[in-house]
Amino acid sequence: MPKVFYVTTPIYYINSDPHIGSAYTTIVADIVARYKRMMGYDTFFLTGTDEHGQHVLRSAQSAQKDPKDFSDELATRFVNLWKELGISNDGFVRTTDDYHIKTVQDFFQKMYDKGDIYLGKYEGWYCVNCETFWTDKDLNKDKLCPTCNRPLEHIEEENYFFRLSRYTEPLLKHFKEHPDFVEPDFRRNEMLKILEGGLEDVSVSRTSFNWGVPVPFDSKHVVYVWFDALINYVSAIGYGRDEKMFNKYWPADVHFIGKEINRFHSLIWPAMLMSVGLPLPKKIFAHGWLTVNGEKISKSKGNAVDPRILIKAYGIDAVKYYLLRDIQFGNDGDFSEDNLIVRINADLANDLGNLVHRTLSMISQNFDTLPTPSEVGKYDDEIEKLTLETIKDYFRFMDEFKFTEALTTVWKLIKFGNKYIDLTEPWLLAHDDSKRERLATVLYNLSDLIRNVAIMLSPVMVKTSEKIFEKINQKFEGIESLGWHKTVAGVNVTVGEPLFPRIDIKKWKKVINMVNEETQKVDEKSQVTIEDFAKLDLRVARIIKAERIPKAEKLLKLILDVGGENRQIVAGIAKTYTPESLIGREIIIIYNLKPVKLMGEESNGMLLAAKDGDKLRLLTVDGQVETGAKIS
Ligand code: ME8
Repeated sequence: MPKVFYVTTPIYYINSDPHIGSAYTTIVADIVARYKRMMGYDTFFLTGTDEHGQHVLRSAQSAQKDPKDFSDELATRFVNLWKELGISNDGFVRTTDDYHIKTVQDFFQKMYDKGDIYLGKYEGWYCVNCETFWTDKDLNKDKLCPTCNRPLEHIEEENYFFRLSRYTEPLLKHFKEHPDFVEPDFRRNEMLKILEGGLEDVSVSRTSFNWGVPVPFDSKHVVYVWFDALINYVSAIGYGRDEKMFNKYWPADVHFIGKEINRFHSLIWPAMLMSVGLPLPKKIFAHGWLTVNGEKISKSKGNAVDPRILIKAYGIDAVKYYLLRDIQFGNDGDFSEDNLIVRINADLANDLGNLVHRTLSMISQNFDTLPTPSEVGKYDDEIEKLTLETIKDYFRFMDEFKFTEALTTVWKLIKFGNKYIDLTEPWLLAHDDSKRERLATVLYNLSDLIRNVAIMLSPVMVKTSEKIFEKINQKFEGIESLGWHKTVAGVNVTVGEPLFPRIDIKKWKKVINMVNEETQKVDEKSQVTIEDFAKLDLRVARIIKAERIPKAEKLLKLILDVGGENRQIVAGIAKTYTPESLIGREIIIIYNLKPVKLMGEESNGMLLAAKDGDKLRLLTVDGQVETGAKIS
């Protein structure tokens, strides 16, 4: 039987841009998937997007877009980001995919047929941001969402309910019989406590909007977005569609999630699976939350950093190494750019980079090719023993998702490599012809250590590992190549550039602060007086015609009504707005801007828009105003 491994991330809501926090789970899952593949497992790694529900619907409405078009546009951002981050997912599920919708309906029907779904009335609180129902007893006096602290909405709806209460005992039994079902331990205990208090039935449909999967036997209802979303874990691997694939991968080996969605994954999802008679996932790992420079991640603080910015500045391998090494997986942790730099300079440039560079330089200075070892000398037993011990510990830690420990153990070996150079003093051996064989042994041992390090790092630092393999001219043959003295001697090596250039602290500019500075810093020189402002003639205008300009992807030609006068302007908004969606909108323009020609078209004024990442949002007025009205 081939070894099989199935790993998942949450499917992300499309209405917020991915940031370093959401990238974190995907990066971890990617590392685990790569590690398992290396260990010879037939691995399926799934991620995707969660596209139904009230929150997405409202975001689509405020962007004046059809929710499906909106979803198509935003889901692409996630697909592209994961590509840029080198994420090796095998599947990408979207909850608006037809096969998923059908699976959700079949699943719901099965639960209904089993007698686990009944019609009732829901009266209580709802957090649109988290798509979560809350009862009075969950709330404190502020009546804010216990997860995200946002205001809640009171709803009264006819809903279908899932008899979750029926599953309290079976779940308790499962938790007791499978002590590793939920990790870390403290997260498991939180779930046990809820279970011991008894589960209540939960609402699983909505009637006040229709952006969702229709309940198969009652089209007034759409399936509750969480219920719909959880089913992604089975729909994406062929449940009810491709039994061969489904039976191969299900049950999942691990669902990686953030701590705030543990209840859905560790209580509701398992009960849903029990209801339809499917085995439960082997493990749910609920990790902690990342803050950025000590602050909760939020757009307004300017720290919801697009991971691409970090990767551009520091490289993907350094960012991944830092995240896994410094943040103890499972606990909350802080993404600090200062600490990232420390890791880059100390661990990557100094320890690893120097070890590789020194070893290869000495080989190329003293030998034509990678030399052959001849005898075991002083410190050689130690380097061999430590390499073999490191490999053993590395497996144990990686299997337990203890990434900090796995990397720390590899770094102990790297540091020993540097110490071995200091102890064996190859530069002295090089000056004595009678020590040539000893020199060859030392340099071979070092190359072998480096090769083992590169294999162990490969799931985390894909590019670095490939570069090392190229430099020492070895073939990467997966896990089989781990072990002492498996390096092929007699090959040409390449010294090349150091793997990680040191970052010069004096010249270094923080990328996270740059975002803050851009949005927040107003220095005195850039302040304006009221007279300066009065020079601008700002007016309300209505768009009466809009069309694309051939060969200009960003530009639209707009004809405006400004107090009865027709004006033409050219605006760079074609990436956010279609011409049709603009007709009739009231916008704000600078009326007295000097006319210019853009792509051969006259632009007589300029519209105002807010920048939101790479999207633009038109400035408009609150309520209907006569066109031509002045703004002051
Ligand atoms: O909850 N630190 O989607 P979501 C660490 N659609 N991880 C973070 C993080 C942070 N600051 N911020 C986000 C949903 N995450 C549902 C899931 S699954 C069937 C449906 C990660 O877009 C973490 O994994 O709000 C968290 O659980 C997830 O993103 C939430 O993503």
